[in-house]
Amino acid sequence: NAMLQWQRTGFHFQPEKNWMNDPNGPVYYKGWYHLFYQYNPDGAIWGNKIAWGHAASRDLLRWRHLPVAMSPDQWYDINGVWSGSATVLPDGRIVMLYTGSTNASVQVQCLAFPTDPSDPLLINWTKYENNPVMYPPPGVGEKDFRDPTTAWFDGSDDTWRLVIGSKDDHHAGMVMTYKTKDFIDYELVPGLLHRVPGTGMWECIDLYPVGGLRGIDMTEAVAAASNNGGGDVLHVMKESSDDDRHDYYALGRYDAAKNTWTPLDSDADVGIGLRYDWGKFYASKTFYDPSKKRRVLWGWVGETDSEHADVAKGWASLQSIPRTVVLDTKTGSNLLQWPVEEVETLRTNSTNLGGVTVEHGSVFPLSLHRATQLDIEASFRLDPLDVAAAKEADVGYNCSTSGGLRTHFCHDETRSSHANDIVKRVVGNIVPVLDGEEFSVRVLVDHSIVESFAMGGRLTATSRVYPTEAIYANAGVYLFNNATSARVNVTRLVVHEMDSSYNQAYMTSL
Ligand code: DQQ
Repeated sequence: NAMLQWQRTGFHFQPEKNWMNDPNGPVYYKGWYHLFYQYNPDGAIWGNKIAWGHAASRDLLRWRHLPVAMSPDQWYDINGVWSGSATVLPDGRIVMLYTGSTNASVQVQCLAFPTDPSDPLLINWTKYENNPVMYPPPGVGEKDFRDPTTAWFDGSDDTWRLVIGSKDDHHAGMVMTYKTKDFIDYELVPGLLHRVPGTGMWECIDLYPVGGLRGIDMTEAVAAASNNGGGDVLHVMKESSDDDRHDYYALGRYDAAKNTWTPLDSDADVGIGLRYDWGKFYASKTFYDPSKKRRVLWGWVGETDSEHADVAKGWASLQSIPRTVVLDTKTGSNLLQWPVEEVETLRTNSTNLGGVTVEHGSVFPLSLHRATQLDIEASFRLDPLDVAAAKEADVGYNCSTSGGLRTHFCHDETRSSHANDIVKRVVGNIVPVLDGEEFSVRVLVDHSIVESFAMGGRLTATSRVYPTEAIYANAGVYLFNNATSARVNVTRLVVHEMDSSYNQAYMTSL
């Protein structure tokens, strides 16, 4: 069916078929980026036989699909090879830690290595013969112990440390730290790294440093902190909340010696209250890319259509565009997420339409060659007199419940499709526009996904869309102004049509 076929993306990562969820073990190795992912080889829905799918790329965009890296074939992971992370040792070897769901559905941590470290594609994996290496500790539910992070080295006692998420019997989300010298024997570090009452199970914890414009490796940050206090480096703690299926983070300070992480915003309830993305985005994970000295974030973007539709199309889920993550040094209180620079290599047929003024109530159709794969850059300015005259923004629109004149960025999914078996919402939130800044947005459109970055990545929103009519040549882009009085100045509007990254000529030349 042409409509279902059209939903497959041109430059977002997705397997050739079947179900995918969390990104796993992202790592850079011998010139290749590797992405593993939760994968059901048997169909387009999640199941209790999850394996690790695998793909490799030289540029984070053009992927070579590789055989399944690990399947549920041992007593300790027979109910699923679940999420985990890669650690690169100083000599270049890779250690992979993942959660196994055992024959009794107990969550345990397991170890695996590349079978042939000289293979840059890391095709074959060997599970450690004495797995599992960690069991749920006393007091922790046997189904509440999963998703080990990348480990970092701590020179104070020459151990590797990593964290694992859980919840306690008061429904508090929490993070435990383990240390190990050899990745075989582990010791639970006393105390909890963090705990927030009422938030439920914390899945897929991430913990990493941010500072200036370049990314920082966690081992580097811990060494710097013990030498000179660490300077301006902050640590991001992120959890995926199983209760409401959103990814939350906070900026804080990690103290290795005390095994504490203290949020900047010390109000315990909001100790982890910032959103990575306001739309469909979950179970995300970062890795440090040593080749470009950056930290890159991947997130699982699920479907918002019905399971029935997924089975009909034979696949489900995408990965977000890989995003660089840095501290927003202007606000000091949030991250900036931005599509990796490689995305710009896919731009073709760029149309520059800036400099127009859009009167209230008017609509401009843009004339594009094809509008299904786009990278849109836009900046807007309001006349200061209009701003002064405005009393309230977004009256009756319900993008955000707070009144007053604020800047918002939202996706309105409600008119995205005539199909009635999909979730349609308005997603987004308030985003600060500081003195001297224009309201700027970047929007990636790729068939059934719209992924937006407002104000340089201060806010992001990701939507899945399933249009029934605006497909193929019927897709279009319109610029409109729904205000009742104000005119909007479009200071910049560049629309790039995007090439597909699954380009056959490129794939064969790899
Ligand atoms: N998905 C995995 C778990 C993880 C969850 C199982 C998050 O390891 O907690 O597929 O989506």
